[in-house]
Amino acid sequence: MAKKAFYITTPIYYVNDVPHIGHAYTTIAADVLARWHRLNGEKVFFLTGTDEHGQKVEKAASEKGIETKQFVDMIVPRFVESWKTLNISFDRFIRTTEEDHKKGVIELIKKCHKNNDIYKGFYEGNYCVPCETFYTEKDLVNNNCPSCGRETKIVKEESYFFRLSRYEKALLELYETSPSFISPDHRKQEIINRVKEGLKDLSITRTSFSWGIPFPLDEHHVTYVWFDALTNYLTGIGWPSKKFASYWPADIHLVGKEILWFHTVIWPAMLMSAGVDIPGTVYAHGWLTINGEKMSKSKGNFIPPSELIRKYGVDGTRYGLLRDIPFGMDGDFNEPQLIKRIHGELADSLGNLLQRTLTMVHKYCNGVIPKPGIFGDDEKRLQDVANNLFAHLNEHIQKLEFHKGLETIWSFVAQCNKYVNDQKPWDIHEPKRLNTVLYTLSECLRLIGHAVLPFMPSSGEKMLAQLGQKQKKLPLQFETNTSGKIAQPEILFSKSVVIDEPFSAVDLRVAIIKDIKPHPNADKLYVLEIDVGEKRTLCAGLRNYYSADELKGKSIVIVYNLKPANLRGIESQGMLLASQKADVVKILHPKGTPGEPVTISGMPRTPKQQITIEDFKDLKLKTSGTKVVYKDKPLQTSQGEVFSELDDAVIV
Ligand code: ME8
Repeated sequence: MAKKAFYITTPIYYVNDVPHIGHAYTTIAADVLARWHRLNGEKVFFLTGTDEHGQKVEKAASEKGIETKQFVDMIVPRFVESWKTLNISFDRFIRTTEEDHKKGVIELIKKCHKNNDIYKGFYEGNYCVPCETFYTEKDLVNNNCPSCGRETKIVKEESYFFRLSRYEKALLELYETSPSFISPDHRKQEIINRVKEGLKDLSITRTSFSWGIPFPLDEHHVTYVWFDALTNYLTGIGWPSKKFASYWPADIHLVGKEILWFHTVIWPAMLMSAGVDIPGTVYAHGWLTINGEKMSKSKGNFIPPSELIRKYGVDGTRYGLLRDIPFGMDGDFNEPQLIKRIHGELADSLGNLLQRTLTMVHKYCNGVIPKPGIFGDDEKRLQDVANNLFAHLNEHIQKLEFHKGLETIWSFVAQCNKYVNDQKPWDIHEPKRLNTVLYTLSECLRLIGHAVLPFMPSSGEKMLAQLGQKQKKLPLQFETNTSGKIAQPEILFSKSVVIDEPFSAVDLRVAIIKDIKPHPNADKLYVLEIDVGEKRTLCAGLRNYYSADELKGKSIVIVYNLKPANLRGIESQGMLLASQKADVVKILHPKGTPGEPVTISGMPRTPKQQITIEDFKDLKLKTSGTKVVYKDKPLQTSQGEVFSELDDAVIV
């Protein structure tokens, strides 16, 4: 039988808000593993996606005043976009609102029911709404949720239960016979102890809200979001159809440590009940913290991936997130340290090594990798290291010690740099010797280019392209007959990593004025109810220039990520843009759907979470003819340029 594909998953993320670098952290790590296995010549299936049901998501939508399905449809693209930008090589992005997924969940429930593992009862417990989790009295910390620290409430409702208690023994046996099922090791004992204390049956339906998969045994209930979400690992590869067998059991579920219980207790019990094989490993990594606190959506202390990408590029971000913190442990996000690494290790160390080598091959060898002469001791030493590089890397990556993997590569880079400094090729007059040195460097760089591919795919690809080399699969060795014509050297990692383009940080969007009233406490202001893909309230100083009727129903451009401001008792969530010339003020006219971004062609769009009014003013947007321009470049939507009635006006 053909070898099963290496199947790797990330958690599916809740869509109650947009992604942050905590989500990126898991997803990048999974991508490194997926790419490593592909480099190794294996077939790989990499699944990620979104967890869209449950009270938390329903609540987030209702807070925004949007219908839940419309809300999730708006948030999901933010995850897909982030992962595409970060070069995440997922094979499938699953959404739990997909019909096939729903069918799969219903099928799984039926199987568990057939196995006599589901019954009806009452549930009473301490429920944490943001975490969608019931806790026992014992779990609570200072009477609050042990995960997010918020208050829990006592909830009692009719519920169907899954007979988790029945699987206590089988689970303990699983941990015993599959020692790497719970990884890393230091997390295992806690789970085992908790299971040994006894397992309670799990409430798997809710009646207090409706946003979920209807429970197949009783239409008044919806399926508990975790029973629904965990099943994605099966439905994402086509279960219950037979094709899932080419991937299942999963090799590794990568998760954050806070959801290890769900994945190593509830999930295997569900699978045992349904008669499905158990995955190989559940690996729980530590938390990225900010000043020691977990970064999370519910705490609002989060950094969106776009903010790092804007400053450090995609590969700088991928590198920075994995370079310092041991993956299994918590670690504080330390930006000064990150900058040091990006400058020192990427630009100075690797970038420079490549640059110097390529420049010398151009200068001394007409841009063609030379044939080597006789290798001396220095070369042999370097070759030894080169020939062990991938074995060492493999050891670290198998243990998910990404920081050690990167350390291994960069220690080799340092040895190559030392070799250049020791050999001083620019002083070598004997051509054969010069060829040997430059060949050695080119060949080491070819190996380094491959080694960085899983971590920084686009830099690895650029390195290999510049060296005139094709991407190969492992095993890779120091070869003595590599040939190739190299390209003009190009800077691989720039030190001025912060792209100094303030427009990228601003989030401009199309909105429609749905309703408009005079501000009760300010003569010049209107209060607008707008649709910007969600409902928002804005204050705008247009009363001297437009009647309410003239504005109602009009499309406008707003600054979407402006820090909300209280204007005489009403919170303005963003700012309407208008053009002003002397004492004439006119709104702008964008074509497009509500919520659609207003962009500039060729300029990256990496909005900050929030900007200030000063940030906006610094852009000095103005009009030129009928266009609205930033540095002479027109603002546009998917349907054309934004139109202005005033020429040579400023945007306010
Ligand atoms: O738990 N540091 O979704 P979620 C590191 N939908 N990783 C972090 C992190 C941080 N500060 N914050 C989040 C859910 N993560 C469920 C999962 S799976 C069947 C259902 C990452 O949106 C980490 O992987 O709360 C964590 O487990 C996951 O995001 C939680 O994402």
